[in-house]
Amino acid sequence: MKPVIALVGRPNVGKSTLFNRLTKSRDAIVADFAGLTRDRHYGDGRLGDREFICIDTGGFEPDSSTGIVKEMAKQTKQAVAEADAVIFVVDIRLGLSAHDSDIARYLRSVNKRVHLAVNKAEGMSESPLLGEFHELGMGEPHPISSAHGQGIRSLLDAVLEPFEDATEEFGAGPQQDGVIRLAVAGRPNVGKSTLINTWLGEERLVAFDMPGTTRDAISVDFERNGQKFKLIDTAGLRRKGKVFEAIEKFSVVKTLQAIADAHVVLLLLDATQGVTDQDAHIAGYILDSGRAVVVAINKWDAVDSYQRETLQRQIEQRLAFLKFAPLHN
Ligand SMILES: Nc1nc2c(ncn2[C@@H]2O[C@H](COP(=O)(O)OP(=O)(O)OP(=O)(O)O)[C@@H](O)[C@H]2O)c(=O)[nH]1
Ligand SMILES: [Mg+2]
Repeated sequence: MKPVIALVGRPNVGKSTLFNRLTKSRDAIVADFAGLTRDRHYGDGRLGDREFICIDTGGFEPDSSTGIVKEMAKQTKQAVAEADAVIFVVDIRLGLSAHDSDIARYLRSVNKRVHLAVNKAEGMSESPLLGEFHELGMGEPHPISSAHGQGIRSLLDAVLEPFEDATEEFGAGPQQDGVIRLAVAGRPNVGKSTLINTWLGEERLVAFDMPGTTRDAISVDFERNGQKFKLIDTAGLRRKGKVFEAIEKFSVVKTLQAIADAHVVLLLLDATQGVTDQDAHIAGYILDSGRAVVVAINKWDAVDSYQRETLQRQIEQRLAFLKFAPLHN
């Protein structure tokens, strides 16, 4: 599975600029005033043939107790919880602040691998100003310039080093062994588990394997007409006795990892909810990943003909970039 890296730091230090460089996207909002990135942004990163998932977060104030800042802190903590490693970004031009020390204290408490990136250090890789960041107790500071692309490779080498073996096996896309890997993606409650249970009830279940930790994807092997399939759990599914049930929390990371490991992704929509922003995001991501995609609309029986027409139009508009994909209802 691809390692997941969260970018954390106080406002305006250049997290989004670093995210854009790592993912080579224009996705994250970059601006010159603090507090602009409010949600978590996810993207695919690659260094040589090593792939990873990167999460950009908003400016982090771990101790904040009110308003939007508190919400951003919550988002950041979730990103850290989902991550295998954290890049803690600080700003060499502003120097070390009490705020950085608060973040360092928080990061030490969560027991993740943390790498300290000292940003905006273009042409300053030998600067004595780097010295003060040792105080954070986060190991050797890596001078980088996100804007100019300096020091990024050596930072990533350090971050990805512990995952070397894992990415060799999983980073290269789905395995090519004749088994068709299928992922079912969709928001919680669209009916993923019901669909899968119905499906597997009819087919021969060959094996079931559930790795130790909850963050690992689970998979189910089955056969149909002599073709072997492997169903990859995205998010929001877990096994309870003989059936699958949906878990409350939607895990973007699991969805992204499942898509990366799949040949075909079934995107399940909910007819009663229409096409939501999150549906559109997942669809865009599947498309970017170059996987085959099938869009399915569940709960078709629960809507009347007027709603069906509205939905059809919504799909044409909001998922216009998927026009080539087959639509089943
Ligand atoms: N000189 C210099 N400026 C940079 C560098 N990286 C980012 N910046 C600038 O710093 C400002 C803030 O960058 P962002 O990437 O938006 O910072 P952020 O940490 O994502 O900010 P929030 O999301 O608001 O917390 C922008 O004006 C960037 O152009 C760098 O390596 N060198
Ligand atoms: Mg940002």
